[in-house]
Amino acid sequence: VSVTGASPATQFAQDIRDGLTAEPRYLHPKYFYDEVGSKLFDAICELPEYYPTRTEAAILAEHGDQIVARAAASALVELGSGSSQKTGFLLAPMLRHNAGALYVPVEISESAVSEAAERLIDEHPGLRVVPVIGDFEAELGDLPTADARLFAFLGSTIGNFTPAQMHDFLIGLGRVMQPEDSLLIGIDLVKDRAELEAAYNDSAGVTARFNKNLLAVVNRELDGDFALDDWQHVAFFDERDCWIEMRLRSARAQRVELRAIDLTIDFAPGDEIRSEISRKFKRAQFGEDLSAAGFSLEGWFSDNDERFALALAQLSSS
Ligand code: AVJ
Repeated sequence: VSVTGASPATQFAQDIRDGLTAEPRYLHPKYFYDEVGSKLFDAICELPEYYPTRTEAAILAEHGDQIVARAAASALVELGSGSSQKTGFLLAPMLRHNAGALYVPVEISESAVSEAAERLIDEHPGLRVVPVIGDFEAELGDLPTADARLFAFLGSTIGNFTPAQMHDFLIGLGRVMQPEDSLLIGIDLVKDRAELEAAYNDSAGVTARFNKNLLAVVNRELDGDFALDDWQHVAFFDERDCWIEMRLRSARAQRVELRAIDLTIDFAPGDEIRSEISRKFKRAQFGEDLSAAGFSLEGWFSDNDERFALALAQLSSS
C-alpha cells in the first residue's frame, strides 16, 4: 500500500494496524518518542550500562574538528536532530572555518527543534538555523543548498533499519546529495554479548519502561487498552542478524482492543511483539553496505575500545 501523503494520524493508525496484524507482530520504533518516551530515552543515555551516547559524544569531541575539515562543509544537515545535544561538536569547528555556517535540523518534534535552535544560536553567535520539521525519511526533497554540506545521522539511529531498509534509505540520501556533500553516520559496533545485552537490560529498569511506553502511546492515540503491567520487557542479542532485538511479551492470556481503529487482538501467554531492532556493525561490512548504495567510506572515527564509530562517506564518483 502506498501511504505517501497520508496525514500523520492516519499513517500512525495504518502502521500500528499493519504491525499488530503481521506475523510475527511488530511496532515501529519511531513511535517510542512521545514526550514521556523522549524523557525516558534521555534517562537511558545517562545509565551506566548504556555506553553509545556518551561514547559517540566523546568521539565527536575529539574528532569533530577533523571531520568538519575533511568534509570542508559550510552547512550541517542533521537527520533526526532531537535535542541536538551533540551537534555543538560539529557546529563549533564549522563556524571557525565559515562564520556564516548553516544548520539544518530535520526533526519531527517541533518543540525539540525550537528549544535546540534557541540554545545553539545563543552558544554559537552567527549561526544560521533553517529547521525542516518532519520525518527525515520523507522530508529530504527540499533541503537548503550550500557549497558543501555535511549530512549527519548520529546516535546509531540507522541501526533501527533492517538491512534492506538501510539500503533504501542510503539510496534515497544519495539522490538528494551533491558530489561535494559528505555523510557522517554514527553506528554502534559489535562487541561482547554481555556488554550489549546489559545496555538494553539496565538494572534500574528504565529501558523496560521505555519499551512499555510504546503501548501507552498506542493506547492514547488509538483509544486502546493495553494493560502495561501485563507485558514484560525482553531484549537480547541476535547473533545471526547481528542486532539487539527488543520485544514486549504478554504475561498472560489477554484481549486488547484499539477502539479508534476497531481492532481486537487476542494474546496468549508468552506471545510477543517486536518493538525494536538495534543493529550492531563491523567496519568492513559497513563499508560494503555503503558501497552497495553508491557511497565510499572515507573516514572512520572510533573510541579506543571500538565500542562505537562515526563513519564518514562520500558519493562514489561514477
Ligand atoms: C536511539 C535507536 C539508537 O537502538 O540503542 C535505547 C534506542 N532502545 N535503548 C538504540 C534504544 C533501547 C537507541 N537508538
